[in-house]
Amino acid sequence: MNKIMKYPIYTLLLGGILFSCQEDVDTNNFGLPTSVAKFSVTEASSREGSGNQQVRVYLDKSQEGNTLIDFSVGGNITLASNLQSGDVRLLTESPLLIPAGETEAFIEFDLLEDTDFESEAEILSISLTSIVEGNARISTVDAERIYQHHIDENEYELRLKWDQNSSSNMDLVVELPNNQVLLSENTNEVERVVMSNVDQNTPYLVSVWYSEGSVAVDYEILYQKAGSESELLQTGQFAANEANEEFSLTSGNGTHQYKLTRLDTELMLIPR
Ligand SMILES: [Ca+2]
Ligand SMILES: [Ca+2]
Ligand SMILES: [Ca+2]
Repeated sequence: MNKIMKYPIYTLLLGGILFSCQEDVDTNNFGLPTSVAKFSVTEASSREGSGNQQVRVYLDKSQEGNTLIDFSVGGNITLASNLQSGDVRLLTESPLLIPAGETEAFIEFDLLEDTDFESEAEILSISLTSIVEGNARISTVDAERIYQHHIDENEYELRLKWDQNSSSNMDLVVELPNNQVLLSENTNEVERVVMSNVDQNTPYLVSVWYSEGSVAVDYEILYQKAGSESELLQTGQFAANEANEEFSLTSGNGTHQYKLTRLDTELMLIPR
């Protein structure tokens, strides 16, 4: 009796499994398996101002018709337009076309230069959102559907710290390759100067200037870039009799001089 009762239930279950299997063999209008649209990489990074970049979107099988893919652009960046400057200029408009019979297309953009010391590390994010035309579908895997491009900042803030109770005054002076000179400003008891578009192949002259005081003072030179902790570059000390109201880029009197260079994304400071 039990066996007879169970048989129809088993048949129903088996039928259900077969039916759902058939549904999984997704086909398009041409009887071919459906293709999945995705990015070929999840993320990349390059320097601010490094210009033209592209990311590849591909289908795992070519389609007999065109595939049009809508995408959206986000992240903590400003898109440049004809009316405003920004961090990124998008060169490919949504929707992206993968022509019939082909398996790939590229979303292109320019990473633009600026002289802003960004408050946080910049990320451009591009997401494939929907298929506007064609039988492909978008990958449901986030790492294949969302692409992130990290922008390495080339602005750095140099900082000079010393004991503010010592009634002494110091400044940071940076000489740029075009002979322009930057003088630090004091905010929150730290002397700060922002260096823009720091070039990897150029040494910069950095001077610590002990302009007023009559005591020996220890100091620290640090730097910070967007999205990173501040890093100690050098420590130093002026003797009590070293203060000098007159600044000179060449005389050592009242100044300690360093050569600053950028190695990849890090700064280095070497006493001269
Ligand atoms: Ca920027
Ligand atoms: Ca910047
Ligand atoms: Ca810059």
